[in-house]
Amino acid sequence: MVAITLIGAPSDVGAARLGAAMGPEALRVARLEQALARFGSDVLDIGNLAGPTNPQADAQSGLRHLSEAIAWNRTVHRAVAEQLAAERLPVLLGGDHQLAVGSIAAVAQHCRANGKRLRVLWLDAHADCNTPAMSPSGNLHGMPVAALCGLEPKALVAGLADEAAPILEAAQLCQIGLRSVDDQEKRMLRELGIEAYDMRAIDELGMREVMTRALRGLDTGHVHLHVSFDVDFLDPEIAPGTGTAVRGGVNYREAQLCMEMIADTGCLGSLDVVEVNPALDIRNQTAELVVDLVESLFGKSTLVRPVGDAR
Ligand code: NNH
Ligand code: MN
Ligand code: MN
Ligand code: MN
Repeated sequence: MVAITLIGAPSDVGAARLGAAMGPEALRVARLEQALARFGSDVLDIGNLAGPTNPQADAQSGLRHLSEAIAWNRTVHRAVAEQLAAERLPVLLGGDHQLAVGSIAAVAQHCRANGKRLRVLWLDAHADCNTPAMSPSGNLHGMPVAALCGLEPKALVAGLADEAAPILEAAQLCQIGLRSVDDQEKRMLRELGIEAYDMRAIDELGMREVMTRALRGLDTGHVHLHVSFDVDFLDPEIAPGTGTAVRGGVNYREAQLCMEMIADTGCLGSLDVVEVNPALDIRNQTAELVVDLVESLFGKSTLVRPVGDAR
């Protein structure tokens, strides 16, 4: 059993709409800590990190709120690194998705220092690999993958990693659930060579095959699996509480299977839960669903195997 630490990061400076800053509280109201207590040797909620509020400014050189995002990512980086150093599994409660830069930068450093191979699963309706020159919105939550892979906005990773090498190699990353990818992002995904399973792949192959492919090779040696879970991965019918909902997303059983298959690897080492926006939700159902899914991610359905289970 692992020790788990919940880290609240109430930021919406990277998002198009206000409200994701209330995400950590919504997840607490949905009793995430209590749910995880069944799977962690101990679960500690260290509360919320402090960071800048949303100035609601216009984009400057293709970017909105860059200095605020830099401040958040430095704080997140420090907090995640601290928990990994204490051999605890950090669960970052966002907050918007630009926070994954700080979180994954810390995880990548930890893996390098400990001789572990890092694999990142990016569960999202969006590819988040816009550069400021490509972005239709200037919103930083559409750019963390570009920044992590060594592209602009480079200011977002300054001081978080050794500047020479990108934090992530494209080959370490796998995206699942895509269905709203900007035209130039499609080109970028291809150029970078990022392994991606869009909704059509899930339709055609089924979630089981997609996850089998996404998780292959994890049984060979010391792998740290980081899951960056943008809740807009889920279909808005079951998860309306998010800022950029896109119809045609992952349904309840597909999402469960995805989490269950990740749990089966035994490799989960860190997690981001981002883009829960209670201001757009109905009776906190999105946070409650996320808690349900995170339980599966930590092994709820695999604790006891039913008689006749042929897996
Ligand atoms: N691709 C769009 C943009 O860059 C939307 C990104 N929104 C997200 N990403 N929620 O996960 O502005
Ligand atoms: Mn470790
Ligand atoms: Mn995202
Ligand atoms: Mn998204």
